[in-house]
Amino acid sequence: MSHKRTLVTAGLPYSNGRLHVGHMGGAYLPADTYVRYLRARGHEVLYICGSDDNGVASLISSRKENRPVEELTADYNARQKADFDGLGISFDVFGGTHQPDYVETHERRSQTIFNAIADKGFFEKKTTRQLYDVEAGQFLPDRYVKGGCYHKRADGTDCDNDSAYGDQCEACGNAIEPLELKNPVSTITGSVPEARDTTHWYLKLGSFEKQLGEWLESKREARPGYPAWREWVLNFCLGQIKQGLPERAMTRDLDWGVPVPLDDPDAAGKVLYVWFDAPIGYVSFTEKLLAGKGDDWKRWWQDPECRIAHFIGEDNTVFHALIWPAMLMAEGNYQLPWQVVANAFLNMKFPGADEQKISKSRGNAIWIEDYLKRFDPDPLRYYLTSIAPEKNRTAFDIDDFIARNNGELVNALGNFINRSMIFAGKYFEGKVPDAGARNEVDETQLKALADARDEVTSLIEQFRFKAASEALMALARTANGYFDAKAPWKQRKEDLAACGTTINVCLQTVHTLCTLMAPFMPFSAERCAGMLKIDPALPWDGATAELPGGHGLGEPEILFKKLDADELFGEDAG
Ligand code: B3M
Ligand code: ZN
Repeated sequence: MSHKRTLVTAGLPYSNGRLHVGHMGGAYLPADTYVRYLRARGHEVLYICGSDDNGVASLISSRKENRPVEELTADYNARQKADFDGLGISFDVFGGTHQPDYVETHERRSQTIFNAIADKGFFEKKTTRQLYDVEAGQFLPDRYVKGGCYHKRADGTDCDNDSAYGDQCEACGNAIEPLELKNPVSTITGSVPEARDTTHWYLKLGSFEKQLGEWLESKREARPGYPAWREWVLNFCLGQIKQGLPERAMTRDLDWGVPVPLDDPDAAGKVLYVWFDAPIGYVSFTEKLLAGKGDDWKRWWQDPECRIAHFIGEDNTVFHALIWPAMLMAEGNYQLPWQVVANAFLNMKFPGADEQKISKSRGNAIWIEDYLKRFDPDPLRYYLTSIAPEKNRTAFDIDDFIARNNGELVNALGNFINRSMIFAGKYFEGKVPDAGARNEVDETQLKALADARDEVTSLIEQFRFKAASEALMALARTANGYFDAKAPWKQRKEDLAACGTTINVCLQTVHTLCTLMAPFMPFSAERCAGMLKIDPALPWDGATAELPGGHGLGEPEILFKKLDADELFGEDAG
């Protein structure tokens, strides 16, 4: 690798609700898999996240739940953190843009960047008409207003979403100018808003169209150390540039957020747009994590030897691949993202029902909190990876989840590890038998280990986690095929040394499987490393290093359990 360091971020969850499987599969899990892989390779890496506390989303929830926004965001921040811990999402820091320990650093960093952009002349101060709720006595930025989307979809048809938010339409992904919404309604009072004058600072995105376009085009071709970006991400962003990037207001009429740092009476009582300060959270949390180490955070953010990868859900694409890079170009001192790894949304599919979007109001989400009360994290991690919506939307299908757990984790991977361990325990005194005289079948199996390692490595490096987990499972199947073909239960009676050779190769295979599965299923890999009595760090470069004959093993444990749909989501579940 030509780069020395990698900084990985996953989209900051709004601290106004719980996390479900869609959130995890979309951003946090693939990022975690990648980070764990890099750590296993001995690469210097930081994994940064925290809650997105500012903006209207939290204010709306605070009103709904009837408690102060500080309390609400602190509460969800803590609950989300517990969910992440439970699933083994291994952040180096989980901050929060308005959490007591982070807010000061965050405001200072956000204001510094805002001022730098202002000094360079990339904001335009403008007074325009904005929607105002007379009953509530306030302007209605972003999610405070809803209405019909006026955009066309990529295929040229009208976007028919009738409840687009004032900042973005979640159906077509386009940015919204609230004044153009069809039949706008205040989400605070339900009244029809009127237009009034207010002054804001607009980022001149148009000035960056050419630079952004060239930069994005350069991401199409894979080069050594620079895997290509997902094509749909590039096409979407380049399409936006083609339509022209309108200026976007980076300030808001709200009293919750980062105060606008300008010495201008028109800035009084205003805050930065949440999508201006949120990505800066990635920087400020890094800064806070490395506090006391001077300018060390700049080694991660301003040094070309560090690559920066943002993992996000599809609706965040505009902000990470266009607006954030434009902010960084305007500021001038920061590295642009090396990768923006976006995933499409995940739908839900319950037995006997149609596939549907995950929605709180329909109550069809699987909440991480509920899942973890009764089940192990790894089967969920595995399933979410195996259906990762890397190219288009996919569905979390309950029947399929059970089938893959039972068929793949239990019957293929777990069974192979278990039968190999049991055999070694029973007939070889819990030690790795000597390699003895290996024949072609044995050599072919050992070659499959190196091939699988190379394939999984290459796929992870290309951010193709779904395919990488398939390669892992293919190796488990091959391993069972090998076991069956060699029939050690027969060999044992006829030729104990030959049987030892087979079990030796099986245990080398368990070692490789254990190393390769660690980024995907860290809890099971750790237990497996315990059974093999090997370094729990499972260095990637040692994936095919052979365990010597005579190496002592631990007690066999069952890694995966059969699941049953009723137990999981039946009436008495959760
Ligand atoms: N909070 C949006 C979301 O949860 C937003 C991500 C911010 S990343 C800087 O969809
Ligand atoms: Zn739309």
